[in-house]
Amino acid sequence: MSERKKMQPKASIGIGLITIGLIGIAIVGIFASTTSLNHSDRSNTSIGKTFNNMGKNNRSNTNNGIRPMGHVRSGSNSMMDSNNNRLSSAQVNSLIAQSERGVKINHSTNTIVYSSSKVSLVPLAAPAALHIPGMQWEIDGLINPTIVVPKGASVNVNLINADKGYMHGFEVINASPPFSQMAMRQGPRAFASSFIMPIPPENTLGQFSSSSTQFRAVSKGTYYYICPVPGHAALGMAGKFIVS
Ligand SMILES: [Cu+2]
Repeated sequence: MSERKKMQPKASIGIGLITIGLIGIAIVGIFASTTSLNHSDRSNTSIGKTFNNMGKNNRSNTNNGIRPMGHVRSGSNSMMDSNNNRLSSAQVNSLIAQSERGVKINHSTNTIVYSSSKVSLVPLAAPAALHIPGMQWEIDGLINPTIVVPKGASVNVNLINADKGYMHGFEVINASPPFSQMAMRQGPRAFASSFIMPIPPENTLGQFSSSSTQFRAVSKGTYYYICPVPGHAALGMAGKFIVS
């Protein structure tokens, strides 16, 4: 009996400590979930390397009547999501880092040169992450860079839609600027499978949609990579793709 009486205060201290512990965990949990909510609510996500006001003039719709199609209501987590991958900003950044290995990125000529026969390209479509109201590509921190790959290279493209409002796709075509509203009809597709269907913008959870394709750069020449969504190439989503 006396044993029991001794035990009771110890037990209640134990219960007290456990309770304090649980409250602590709960507080940490609430804090963590609040932070992550704040994070995803923030308009600034951390993919891409370009700055706020680059290309600010590009999304004006006074451009010869060019109107960008493919707008998705802001913040909608589209049903189209079921058809493609969603990546966190960390996953996107890791893909970019992998693709940059052994690649020459020349900021002064705005050119990216691949010498390997295995090319990995991670084009960011219209990075609105940093609030760029522009239609352009960002690749390895460059805006609409010229891409140079060796003839015969196997090119793997991981398209990331970094926009907050518009669908974007990817295509390498055999045509040159100026591009019209329907740029994707200005020339034939450059290579078999050098095309990715438009994918939805960033969702409210701060996740980016991605989709990929692989093609072989079988013939030398100068081509263009564009966004095939009507109006987007004309408004600036285009860059040179050279097979040397
Ligand atoms: Cu686009």
